[in-house]
Amino acid sequence: MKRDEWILKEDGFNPMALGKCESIMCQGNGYLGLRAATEERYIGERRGLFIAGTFNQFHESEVCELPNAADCLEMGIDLNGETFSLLSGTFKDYQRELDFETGELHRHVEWTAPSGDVYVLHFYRVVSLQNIHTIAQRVEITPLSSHATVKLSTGINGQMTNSGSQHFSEGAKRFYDRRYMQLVQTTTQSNIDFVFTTDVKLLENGKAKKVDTHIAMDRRKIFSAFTTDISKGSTLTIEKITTIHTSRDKNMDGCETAEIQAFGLEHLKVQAALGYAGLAKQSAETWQKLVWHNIPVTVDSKNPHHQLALRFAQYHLQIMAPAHDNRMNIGAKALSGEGYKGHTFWDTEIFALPYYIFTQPNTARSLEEYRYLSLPGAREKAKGNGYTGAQFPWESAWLTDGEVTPLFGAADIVTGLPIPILTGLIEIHISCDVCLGVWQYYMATGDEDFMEKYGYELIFETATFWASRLEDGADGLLHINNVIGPDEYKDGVDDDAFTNYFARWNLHLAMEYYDKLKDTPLLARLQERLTLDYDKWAEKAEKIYVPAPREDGVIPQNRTFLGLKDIDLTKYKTQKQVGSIYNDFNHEQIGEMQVCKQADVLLLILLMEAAFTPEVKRANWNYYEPRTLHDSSLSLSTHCILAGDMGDDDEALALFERACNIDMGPNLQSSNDGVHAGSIGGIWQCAVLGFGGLRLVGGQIRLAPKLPESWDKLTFYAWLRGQKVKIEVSKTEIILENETKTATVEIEINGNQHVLTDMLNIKLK
Ligand code: IFM
Repeated sequence: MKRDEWILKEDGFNPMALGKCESIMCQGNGYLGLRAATEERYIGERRGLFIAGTFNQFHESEVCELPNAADCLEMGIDLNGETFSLLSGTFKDYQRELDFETGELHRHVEWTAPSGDVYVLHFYRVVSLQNIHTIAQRVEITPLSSHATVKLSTGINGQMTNSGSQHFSEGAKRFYDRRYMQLVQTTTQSNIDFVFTTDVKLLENGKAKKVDTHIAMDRRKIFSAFTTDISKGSTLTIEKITTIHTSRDKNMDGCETAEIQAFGLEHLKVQAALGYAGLAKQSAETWQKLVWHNIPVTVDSKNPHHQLALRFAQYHLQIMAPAHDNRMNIGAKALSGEGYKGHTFWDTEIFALPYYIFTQPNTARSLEEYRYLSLPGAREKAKGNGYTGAQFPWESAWLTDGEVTPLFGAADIVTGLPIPILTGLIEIHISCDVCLGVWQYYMATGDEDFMEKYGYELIFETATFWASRLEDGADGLLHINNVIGPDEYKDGVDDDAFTNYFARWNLHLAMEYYDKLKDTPLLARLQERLTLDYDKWAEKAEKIYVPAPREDGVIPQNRTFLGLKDIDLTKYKTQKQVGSIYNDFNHEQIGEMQVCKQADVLLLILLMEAAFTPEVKRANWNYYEPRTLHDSSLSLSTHCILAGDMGDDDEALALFERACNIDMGPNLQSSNDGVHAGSIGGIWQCAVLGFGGLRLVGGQIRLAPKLPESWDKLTFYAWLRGQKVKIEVSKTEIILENETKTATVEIEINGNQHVLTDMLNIKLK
């Protein structure tokens, strides 16, 4: 096995890359996300620990966000009176590695202190995938040139903030049995208790070592200081195990703080008894079980970076999804940073959900159950705006929070004022994106239970919203005015193609399912609670204006787009830093040009591919591709897949590589605020939906692979209608193996209809 294709490496310490590495090497398990901050502290670091679903509003002038919880990683290390820091003395053999196979982060360095004393240090860390409340650390220090007096200071530091906002009031600090440290903090508005409990153990050459321990408490902080001597060539090992529980945990519901504290302490003892090695082993086995033995994507490519990128994607997709709790969803920056405040966007349904639908359908179901549980807020939003049905928030957080999009953003270069953010008010396509997510889940899984409990209601309620949102036009048709489509460079447009096409589709889908459920007790039950006005849906669907392709095949992105001025975009198409157009123009000026931030009409064409002819697809590709700047990370994967559909294999591969580089590439600042969760889903989409050719077209499962020249083989797994199918694609054959074998699967492969029972082997040449 090629180990290089499993390991994300940082070969040299670069203080400018602290934020990036913290994000892309983030560890977690869907319950928590821990940025890969170093044990010793540096200026420019952004230490962060985020627990899914624990939103808090710092002040009424701000929207709620995931609070940055206490830091339990920090260790101050003094060696013979000199503080270990890579910014003093000299060092060699530095390496930091995140091993996707085991989920372990390892850093090592040989450090020469300013005095000339030499030490080798190893730092290991795991966030357990097996026990989602546990973080384990191990540090090894070996003095090479003389004996050393080691002073270590570590504990739980609740002085963390979100860029200055302190989300917690200080709670209890306890030191139990002269050994276990515990800190409680409570969010100021949502009133969620966080209980951190930690144990630190020292060993010399593998044997437990008795050391001088001093407890220190400060505001929002509990620490222990350890002092010990270690002889030249011996190794001092520090093992620190921390557990985290919150009153938001389902099993802590209704518990008093003291009960959570007691539970945390007992749980820590059990975890600490396993030691770092035991915990790391358990977690690595869980990685194998859930991901690498279960649903791996493997590629034989001439470029090893491709396999690494796909593992990067699967690793992050695993740690970003709160599969344990259907009251939570995925944030646009996952749990890896403060960016977008932990909020959930359409990124979930359009970019990440397909991964879970095909590989971990239970997680996909949980993510869509979250939307169902958010329906009260969506209904309230619709009502507040004078509509009926469910208008989903553009940004959402806790179930009852409703719309949480901030009202202002970055500075306007012309006015010098913060730019108003209108997405929460008028980027309304999110409601059909949710409907699309539900439908795709159903089409791939056939999960009737989900549909009966949640799915139909979501589809009906979003259709009802669209029916109430449509406006009468002078032309006798119905329009959707004043919206933002996927291309966020255009505010307040009328008849956005993406929104209108999907609104009509949403209405038609509701009608189809209403017909299907006619005379069933389920429909009767739904009718008791909801207003299901079939005739209104039908009338509105009939009269809605959807921009048809022009004679040359181009679909107008909105009513005015094709009349806007065209400028030379070369400079921005070749930019090193996204959003460079804002250096020259303000938002209003950009709104007057034919320039797209991200895939828009092209995304419509991809998601609704059965609705458009090859000629229309080609015309729109030729028109919009040169006008799209990919200033949103969500754009490249769509273009990659479409480039492949257009037969431009080199361009598809180049776009795949660019999508991989959003987080993994050389730009040192691009991931400071967290990884790009949707775009990571997009990496998987490029490989499996793009090159692997697995799609849901009009609800039917279709496979039409098209491997890039440099790929010899691609293997992946997909759950199709309750069957786990291994799909192996090479230049000469396609092999499908049904590993579940409890049912058959109908699938179209390269234009021919097949029924998969056990195995299919299709020769290509
Ligand atoms: O949802 C996206 C949006 O499409 C572009 N701006 C960033 C958001 C969060 O990723």
